[in-house]
Order: sequence, then C-alpha cells, then structure tokens
Amino acid sequence: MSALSSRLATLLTLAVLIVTAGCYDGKSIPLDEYVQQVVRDELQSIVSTLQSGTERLENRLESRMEALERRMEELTGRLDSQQTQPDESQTSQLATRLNSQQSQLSELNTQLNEQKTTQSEVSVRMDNLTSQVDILGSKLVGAINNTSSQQERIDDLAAKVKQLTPPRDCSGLPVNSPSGVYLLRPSGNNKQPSVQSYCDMDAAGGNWTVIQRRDDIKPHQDFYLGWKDYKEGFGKVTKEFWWGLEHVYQLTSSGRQYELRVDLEAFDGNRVYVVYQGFSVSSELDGYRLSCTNYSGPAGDGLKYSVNEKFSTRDRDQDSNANYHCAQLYQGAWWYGRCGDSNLNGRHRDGVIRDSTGIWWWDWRGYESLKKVDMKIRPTY
Ligand SMILES: [Ca+2]
Repeated sequence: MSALSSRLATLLTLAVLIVTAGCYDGKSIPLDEYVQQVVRDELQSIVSTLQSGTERLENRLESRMEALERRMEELTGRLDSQQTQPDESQTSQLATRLNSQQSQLSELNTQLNEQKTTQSEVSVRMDNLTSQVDILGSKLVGAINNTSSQQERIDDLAAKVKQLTPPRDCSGLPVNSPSGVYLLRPSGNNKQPSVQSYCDMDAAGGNWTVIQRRDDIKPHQDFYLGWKDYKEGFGKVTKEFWWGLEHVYQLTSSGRQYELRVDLEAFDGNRVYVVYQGFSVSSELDGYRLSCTNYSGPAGDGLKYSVNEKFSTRDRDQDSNANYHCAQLYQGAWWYGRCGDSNLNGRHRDGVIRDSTGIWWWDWRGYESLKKVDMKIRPTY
C-alpha cells in the first residue's frame, strides 16, 4: 500500500512534467485532455495490479478450501474403514489442525477484504486526482493562452513599426535632418526592401539623394564591375559607391521630375559643378537609357554624347559605337555614346594622369583624372 501511495503522490508531478518536458505536441488534442488521458492510463495500470492481486488471493482461498475438504473426506474414510472411535489424542490433533486451517482461511478472508477496501480507496483517490488534473490542465491552458495574447500584442507592435515606411528619397526626410546615412525605399513599395543611402542635406539647398561618389581615400572601391553590380549598387555609402540603376529608375519613373547635380574636384583643389534640371533613366529592359536636359554650371555639359544612350558595363556593350566596346576601352561603366565625353566610373588614378581610363569630364579638364566626384538627384516638384 505504501508503494501505491507513493505512485499516487507523484502522479500530479508527473502530469506537470508531461507538459513541461515537451511530450505534449500541442496539436493533436487539447492540452487538458492529453494530461487527463496520460493520468488515466497510469491509474488503469494500478487498478489492474490490484485486481490481479485480488484474483490471486481468491485462487489461494479456493485451493485451501479444496484441500480442507479433501482432508475431511480422507479422515472420514479412515474412520469408516477402521470402524473404531479415534482416541482422545487423535481427536485433539485433528481439532488443532482444523483450527489451524480455519485460522488460515480467516486470514485469507481478511486479506481479501483489505484488498477490496484498498481497491475502493484507490478508486476514490483516482476520481479526486482526475478532477485535480482537470483543474491543472485548465490553468495550464489559461497560462498558455495568456502568453499567446502577449505574443500577439508584440507582433502587432512590430507590424506597426514596420509600417513606418522609409521615404522614397532624401527629400522625404523630416525637416532639418542632417546629412548622413538613411534607409530609403525608392520603389515606394512596402513589400520591397529598403536601401541604405546617403543624403546630402547641405549642398545647394540639400535634400539630395547621392547616387555616386568617388573619393580620395584608400583602399579604393573597384568600379570596373559588371551589369548586375551597376543595376543593384555596390560600395559603402559613407565612402565610394554606386547606388544602383534600378533604384534610380524607380525614383525617376515615379512621375516626379528629378534634377541631377554633378560635383567635380581636381587634384589642384579646384571644384566645379553642373546641374541638369531634367534627369531620368528608363527601365532595365530598355537598358537604363539616360535622359538629361537643361544643363547649367561651370563644369560644362559632359553628358551631351550620353543623352538617350543605354548604360554599358564591361560585360554588356550597349553603346552606339559599332567599332568599340567603350566600357572596356575606358575601363568603366557609363552611358557611352561615341564613346562619350565623360567617364565618372573610370579608374581612380590618385593623381593627375591624362588617360581615357581615369575619372574625367571632358568639358572641364579633358582626360585629366579627377580627385573627387559625386552625383546626386532630387525631385524638382
Ligand atoms: Ca559598342
């Protein structure tokens, strides 16, 4: 009985362990039903044990009765055959043995009754335990539901944070935002990823989205790259980089008109600029064809041969020069025409070299390689 008590005493703990150990998969049946089912299986095993114990006692009792009857018949037979009366000692011995048999039978009966009582007690305790497990299961389900509702609130908050959509370009930043790195979403589509970008909020009224920068820093970013790099962008926006033709296309095809500003700095420290009041590129399917109009500024028009040209890279010759692969010839990537009069994505020469593979702007310094360059755009309305 002590062993049974011990097993019963640990059943509630077992129920908790079933849940916390992860045996419950949380899908096939409700949690409280699962816990109850496991406990009932355990209790059923105890009841079976008790029942088999009871059966064994009953069998023993029955066999003792049969043995006693056989013994009585034997004694009766002996008395009949001898036709004599048993002497006093034989009678006494017989009586003693009979008494012994009776006391054994009585003991067996007592044990059987105890067993039945125990079985009844177990049955009552099983009912109590089942109801306790029901309560425990309900509490666990309540706790789990509470956790779920908290998770829902967190998810809801996260979704709201995500809906704080980055602006399409730097002109959409809050007033008085400083120059620096920002996330933009040039597509205007929340399902598309935002793009790390550099906003120039100082030069000529600010609000510029910088789309290209060459700088006098080392190590230099390699700009002699292929179509995919120029489509998606490369480099570090705080250093040297190309923002990506697809992003430029997404902005300039959005219905707003954009202007382009190009700033140039020579190794002698002189600086010039040029502004194109209309600037856009077409889709990738159309080759990111350049449109720029109404230039003004001391740098001169270094894009006059690039207008209406497709973009070309080392691995894609789309220029209008049938004799040359201009991107390979100038070791850059650009809207090359015949092959053009600028090469702002050429090789950084770290000094004045007159070579068509460097960074140059023909209308200002011819083939003289330049020290710093950037290209930036903003909507004009
Ligand atoms: Ca060509």
